Amino acid sequence: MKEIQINNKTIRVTKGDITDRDVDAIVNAANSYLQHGGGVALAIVKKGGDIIQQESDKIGFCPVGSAVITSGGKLKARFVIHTVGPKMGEGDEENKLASAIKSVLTLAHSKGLNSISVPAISTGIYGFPKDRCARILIRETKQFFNENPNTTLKLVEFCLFDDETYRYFEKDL
Ligand code: AR6
Repeated sequence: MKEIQINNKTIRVTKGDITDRDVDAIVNAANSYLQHGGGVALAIVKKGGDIIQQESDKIGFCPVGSAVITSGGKLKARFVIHTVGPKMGEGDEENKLASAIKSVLTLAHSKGLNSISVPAISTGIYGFPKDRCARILIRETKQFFNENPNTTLKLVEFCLFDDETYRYFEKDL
């Protein structure tokens, strides 16, 4: 675990399973149809329960680079923020990933949340390089805290599943 402070806000990197995190919202790396059939999405629905998929079905669609919110079901987290990162090869991936994390931060703030935990969006099934993901997510979060000193967000945590991804995030922080 490692953390830094910006304007009395914390950015943290930690290793582990995001479905265990005790924060206001965990972030899901979803697809646009919000069908949570693999990766971290499946783990979240398995532990949180079918209510998360049912609420996602009511929302129906989330464009790449945007974010939507459902309840957290049986998770410790009260909410799940679903964001859709780019698939490697579809084009303009870096800007889309930056847009995804910005959408997450803006939505969390607009809901008055204090703490969120975020996975390495797009670096699994979607094939985006882990080192570039770390750079973009950390850069955009620092920028958000610098530009929004009065945000309700006090903690943005990155919860990384494997050692290699953790090391990239730790280095960038
Ligand atoms: N906790 C934290 N991180 C995890 C966990 C976990 N329990 N499980 C996996 N990861 P992925 P994507 C990491 O594939 O690339 C799904 O099917 C994983 O090691 O979940 O954005 C969706 O429904 C990787 O670093 O998301 C979409 O169809 C990161 O989470 C598609 O995959 C993201 O991997 C989205 O692909």
